[in-house]
Amino acid sequence: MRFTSNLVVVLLALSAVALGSFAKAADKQPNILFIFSDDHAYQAISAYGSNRNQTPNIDRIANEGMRFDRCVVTNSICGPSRAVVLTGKYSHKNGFYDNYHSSFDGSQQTFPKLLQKAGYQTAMVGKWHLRTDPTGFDFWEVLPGQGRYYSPVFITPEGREVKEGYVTDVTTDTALDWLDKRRNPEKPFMLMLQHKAPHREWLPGPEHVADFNGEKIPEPETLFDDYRNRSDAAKEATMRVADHMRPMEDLKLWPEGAEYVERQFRLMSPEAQKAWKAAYKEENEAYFENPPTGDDKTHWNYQRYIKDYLRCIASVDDNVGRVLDYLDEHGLADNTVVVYSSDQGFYLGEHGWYDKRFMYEESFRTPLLVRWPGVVKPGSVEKRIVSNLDFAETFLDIAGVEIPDDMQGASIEPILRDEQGDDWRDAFYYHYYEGPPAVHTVARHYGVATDRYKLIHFYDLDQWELFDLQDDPNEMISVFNDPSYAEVRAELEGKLAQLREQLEVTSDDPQPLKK
Ligand code: SGN
Ligand code: CA
Repeated sequence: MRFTSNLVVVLLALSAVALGSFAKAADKQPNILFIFSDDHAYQAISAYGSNRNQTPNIDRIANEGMRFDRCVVTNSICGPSRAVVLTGKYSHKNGFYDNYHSSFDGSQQTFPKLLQKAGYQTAMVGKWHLRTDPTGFDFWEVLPGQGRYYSPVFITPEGREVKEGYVTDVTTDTALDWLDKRRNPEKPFMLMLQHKAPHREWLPGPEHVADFNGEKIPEPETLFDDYRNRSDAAKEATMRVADHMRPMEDLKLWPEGAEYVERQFRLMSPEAQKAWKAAYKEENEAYFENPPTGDDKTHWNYQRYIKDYLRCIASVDDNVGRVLDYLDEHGLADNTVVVYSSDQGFYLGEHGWYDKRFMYEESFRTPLLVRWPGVVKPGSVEKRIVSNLDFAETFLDIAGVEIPDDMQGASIEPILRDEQGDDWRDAFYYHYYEGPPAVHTVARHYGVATDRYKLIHFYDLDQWELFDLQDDPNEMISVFNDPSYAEVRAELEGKLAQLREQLEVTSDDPQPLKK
């Protein structure tokens, strides 16, 4: 029996070779592993040249694949980004505008549903943040809302379950368990492995909670930005490392016995508690004895913030390594496209900030690394503008599934194959809807970016900005009113109007702000 079926396979393979189609058939439906973290800035990945940390496992994907240097998002915030990834459509088409009012309509077309139809096994594990239950997945276990770092609760089709341990490890365990024992190995798979980390409030795992102790992490040039020469939007935002960090949640200045502190400890194992207490003890005692003020406080806050953020990333990186090792050990690496990305970028002290939302580079851009053995040239770097808007189209293309006309991005598969040529977008539209009074007070805005320029309209303030990224990569001086940029400005205004029309943006106030 066995012999006969082997013989059939050999004969089929031989005839495929004879027809010259073997290579194509073999990679027709590769597996897709999408590893997606929450708020992971490209500035904190060593493959992108981080001067703050090392991410050896994430770097493997870059070294063995392609690094995208200008992958941008359509709307730099969690739920909206995830809805864009699933649908290949902007917020105004998929209906998920902001984390406040929106709820994902799971009956709409998504790429996992289309892959399922094409014979894929689909799974979704970890951070979801779209309010309604996932649809289009053969298997799913997701965190409610933001989820918890320790002893996370998971929502499953069978109900809620608390899983002991640290969320990044537990999410990976669940994904590996599905890969190993629960999926149908006869079918190609598409797995979305979505980490909560390194989202605020940046609670490190027990193995990394003492990393960087005694070290000084470099500060960005613009930590003390004064927000001059721009619109009012930047100065109005409440996400400054200096002024808007909560002592307990964000800075881990944990007074013994406080309700919040006890609650956190209760969620940790005894070993984790011990590691935590030891890790912050010395620095916290010094702080309470002599609290820093003025600029010293900003330096202190930055060090505490960035170290916790990087510690969370260290666990993400370890767990990326576990998954890559699993693929190697089970003969899956060669036929699996591995993607690493994040729902948006993040400010690591640039402009004095943490958080995201703005169309300025650090949060507009997001990491994108793709490994596809035998297809993507190892160590390649791509500078053209690609986006989370393109992910759905790309996954469908990779799977050989037709891309629906109403998707608004483009497949980057030809770029991965180095077959795209020069024909690619030269401008990209952005739209952020979660304005004040939402957390962090970032005014609503839309804009257009090209490889060199960026035009932004903060429409509730009725103020504009124009940046020349070549001369001013840190976006510190708006040249919107500079006569020498009149021509550039007119051209960008034209592109903006054209994109808004083409993408059918009909309202800037689709879900009126809560008062
Ligand atoms: C929470 C965070 C904010 C963050 C939003 C959105 N506060 O409200 O700092 O901007 O999520 O983040 S916290 O109390 O949870 O720390 S997103 O990634 O979900 O869009
Ligand atoms: Ca996020």
